[in-house]
Amino acid sequence: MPEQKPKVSQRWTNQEIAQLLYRIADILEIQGEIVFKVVAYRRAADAIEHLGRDIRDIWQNDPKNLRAIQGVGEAIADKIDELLRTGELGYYKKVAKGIPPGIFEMLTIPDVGPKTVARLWKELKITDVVKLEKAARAGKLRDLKGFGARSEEKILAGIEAQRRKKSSTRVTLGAAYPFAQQMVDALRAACWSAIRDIAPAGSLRRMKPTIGDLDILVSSDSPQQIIDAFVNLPQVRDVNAKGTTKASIVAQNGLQVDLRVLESKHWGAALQYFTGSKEHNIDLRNIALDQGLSLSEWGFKTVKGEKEIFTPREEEVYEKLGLQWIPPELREATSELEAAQKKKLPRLIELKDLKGDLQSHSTWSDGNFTIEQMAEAARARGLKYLAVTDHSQGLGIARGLTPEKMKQQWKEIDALNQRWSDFQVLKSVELEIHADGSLDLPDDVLKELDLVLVSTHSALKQTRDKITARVVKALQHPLVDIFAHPTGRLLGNREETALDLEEVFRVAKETGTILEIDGAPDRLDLDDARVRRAREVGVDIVIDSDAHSPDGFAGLFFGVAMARRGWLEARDVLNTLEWKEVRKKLKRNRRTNL
Ligand code: DGT
Ligand code: CA
Ligand code: CA
Ligand code: ZN
Repeated sequence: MPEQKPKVSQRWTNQEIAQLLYRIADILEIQGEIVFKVVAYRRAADAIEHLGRDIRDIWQNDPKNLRAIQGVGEAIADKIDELLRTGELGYYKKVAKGIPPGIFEMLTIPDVGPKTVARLWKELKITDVVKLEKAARAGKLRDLKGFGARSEEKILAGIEAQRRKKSSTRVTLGAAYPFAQQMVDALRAACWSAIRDIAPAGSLRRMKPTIGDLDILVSSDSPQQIIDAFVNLPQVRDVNAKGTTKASIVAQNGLQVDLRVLESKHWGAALQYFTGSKEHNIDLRNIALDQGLSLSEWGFKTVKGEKEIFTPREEEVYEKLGLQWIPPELREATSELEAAQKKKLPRLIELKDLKGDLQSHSTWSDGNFTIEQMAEAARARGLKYLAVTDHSQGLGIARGLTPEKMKQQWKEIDALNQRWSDFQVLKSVELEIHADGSLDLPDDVLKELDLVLVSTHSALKQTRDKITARVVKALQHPLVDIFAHPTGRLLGNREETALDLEEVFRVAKETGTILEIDGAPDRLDLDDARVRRAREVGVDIVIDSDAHSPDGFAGLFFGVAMARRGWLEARDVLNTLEWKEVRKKLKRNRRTNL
């Protein structure tokens, strides 16, 4: 059982605490506080945002423990302590007093920072976006020193962009990735002779689970030709903006696509810049500045003398600063630059390292293809084993299997396994964990299987203590091998359960239960930060497709992307091994006291 947690009036998540600290930093900056203090809050917010584990597990009712978090000093540790203990923060109430609420929305407009907001408020009495838009349209902002017609245009464009961003939802990587490929191919086909390099950048290149908009870069000597071809592609629904070197469109599928065309000599710096993340870029620029170089999307300039240095290849940007080239998946400002400085970046796992897939579904439950079709498709992809994990009886909507049905299914699998010498279908199940932590099939059935996955699909609104106790109980079962899609999230549809993952990691490690990265595009569960934390704790990890059709094996590619974002190497993932090696590592085969 998990330990009893103290009751608080509001349970602050890491994300919410980070947001509050960012907000305090903004308020302090608006109030003209010293830079040092503002930066301290931002640094602490950033650290907590990327912690990858519940801050309570570090805190343990003692503010001193919080200082172990890099970037959190004594003063801020005490404030977080107050927040965790009481659910409130007196200091925030004090500083936020008298700040008009509309101010915070103004801060979300691109290029409008706390300093600008402070002046708009104090000098022009502008306290929300509506007033700001009105003033900009009426040409009133140029009354401010340092503001002109150009700044008014910029602010209006920012408000417009903000509005578009708000109305459009983020798209899953699984949908955006093939679409990006399609756009690149279409543009290449439309003007192949004019294109030197072409690549998607932004969050898509970093393989984030969801994508806000697509950023495509092209190097070419005839930018106008590229822009014209781009806005006329059949995929285009609306053209937002069209210039001489860039354009922005909304595609038929609703995704915004930004295109930038540049000269070859700028390619490396531009690809680096537009890949982001923004936070990674900021850190990288600071490293450059320390070496007397200013870095922009165009290249380097010496701070003294303004001598330009071009970097046609992206690798050269990092090389020039004495860094290892950093795979895009790691560019999230979570210590990758330090690792690159020490030349200690991981050798990230690749799709080809996977030898098998341990979650898939067939027509026996909610899949659309027979075991034979699924197996042949997996084999054609170069895999050597595939676990068929149809749902168990308790999941009625997925036509879950009774023990009798399962026994029939095993006969089919046995027969199929006569066919290949280089491929094996494994008998398995995606077993429901009931609301009370009991399992949906009796032990004598589970014993017959090659391996057992467990997961939760119902009673997902249970409190943190309840659902954690439920899952822990299942993980402690000697015949449970893998915990599938641990948080239960469905991107854009269903939030994560309240599960205490830190406790789950601890129990998984202790019991030898494996945790899964489910690569189905709407799951990507565990995600990057959790993957990294699970490995830190020493938990075994597998990457599965959760395929319900042959196309579904693409899930392995997206699962590998999450593993890469979580810094995993091939040796950190069990299904990079042959089945007979994986088999030995299963709890059921390690324990003799069954
Ligand atoms: P998204 O589209 O919300 O999924 O995320 P990104 O990362 O693709 O962001 P996006 O499309 O706004 O910008 C693409 C890249 O351009 C971003 O990853 C880094 C760079 N970038 C954009 N704005 C800034 C900025 O204000 N400062 C810096 N340093 N880089 C920026
Ligand atoms: Ca983007
Ligand atoms: Ca963009
Ligand atoms: Zn499932």
